[in-house]
Amino acid sequence: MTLDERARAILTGNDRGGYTIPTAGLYPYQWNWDSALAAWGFATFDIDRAWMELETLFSGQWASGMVPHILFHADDPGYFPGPDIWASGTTPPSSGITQPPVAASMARLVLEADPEAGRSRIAALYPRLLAWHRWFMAHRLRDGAVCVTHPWESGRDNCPDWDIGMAGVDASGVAPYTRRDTGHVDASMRPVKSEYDRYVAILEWGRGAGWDADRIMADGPFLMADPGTHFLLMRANEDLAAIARALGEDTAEIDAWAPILRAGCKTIWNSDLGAYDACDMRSGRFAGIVGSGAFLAYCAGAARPELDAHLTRIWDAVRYGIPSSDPQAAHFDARRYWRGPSWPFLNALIARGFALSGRPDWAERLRAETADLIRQGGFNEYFDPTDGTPCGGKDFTWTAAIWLTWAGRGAAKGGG
Ligand code: 2M8
Repeated sequence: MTLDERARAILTGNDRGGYTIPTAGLYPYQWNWDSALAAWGFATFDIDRAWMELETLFSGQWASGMVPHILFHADDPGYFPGPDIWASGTTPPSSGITQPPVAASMARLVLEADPEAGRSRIAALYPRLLAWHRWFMAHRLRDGAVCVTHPWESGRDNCPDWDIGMAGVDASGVAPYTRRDTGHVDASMRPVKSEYDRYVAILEWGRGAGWDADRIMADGPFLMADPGTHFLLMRANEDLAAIARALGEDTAEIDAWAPILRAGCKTIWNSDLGAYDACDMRSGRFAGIVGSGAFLAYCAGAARPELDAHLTRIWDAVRYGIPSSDPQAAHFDARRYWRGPSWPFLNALIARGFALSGRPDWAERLRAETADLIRQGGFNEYFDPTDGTPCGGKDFTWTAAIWLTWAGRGAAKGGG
């Protein structure tokens, strides 16, 4: 089998009928940004299935406009915390938090893959995408910066960026629970118990608040401005505006968001560090971490020379970019999930930023390194950036998707 064939087999193998799971066992439900990436992958060989993936994701949209980070279409005891713990009271059952808004960006790419086939599908999806972005602007902004109310909302769950906010979370009253993740992959690659206790404590608080987004923002145990989600929303707003123009819709509302978020970049600029940095909005303190979320600034036209300097320093310190945290910092852990590893799908998003901001050389370097990781190690969830060891779950949907759309499509060509 060629790598293209294997990638397609992973997408179809993870298909549960209208939605794809990230990987069997470890993640048995529909995850938000995983699905958006899956749609982009499907668009390379089955455009109808690509649209269906996004449509199924938005079938779980809340009346508020929020799109949950997990949709529990069918119960599976192999994952914790499941639908009974979240208790969303919605159909389908879901989590009560969101994830980075990449769906509009992926919908734009799916549309461009076949504009004719996509015309009616995007017309139906557009109001839902708009409602989700409107929800972000109304319920997740502080001082113009996009915030996360749970580390899981960032998608970069246990990255060191959140340590400062997590330190203030009291997990002493957490109900007893059993983790399921460490039954699927080695515990040394996963978040530690003290982090999980806090994940559950923040969840329990939100559930107790009836998942009221504004109450959680005002009083919840965790609130941090996240450079990653901030820049992805800026990017996605531009992609949503492009979709709107293609549909002949008025873009005034979306255009008005751009200066707000551009001004918000100041909130997440740590001038001592010379980098975009997560900020604990409860204490007003920066995390002091140059994480991979900062490098999504290139997607948003928010790059700065100091950031270029950090990028090249960090990238040159590993064999395979882009590490999820700074390899020269004490917290770096090459194989523990988001505390160091390179993630192919995030590389695809970062490289799109490089290409859009006039750095095709960086985009090609990152593509080639990502392609090498997959050729050598397979379609894993993530990789050790120092030696390329494949880590986490196997046969991963978004790794397969970005092979088909990006990593396997470059100068070196990657069909085989
Ligand atoms: C990881 O997160 C989930 C919780 O949402 C988990 O560890 O249980 C993250 O890598 C997240 O970004 C991703 O969407 C999810 C599924 O791949 O797994």
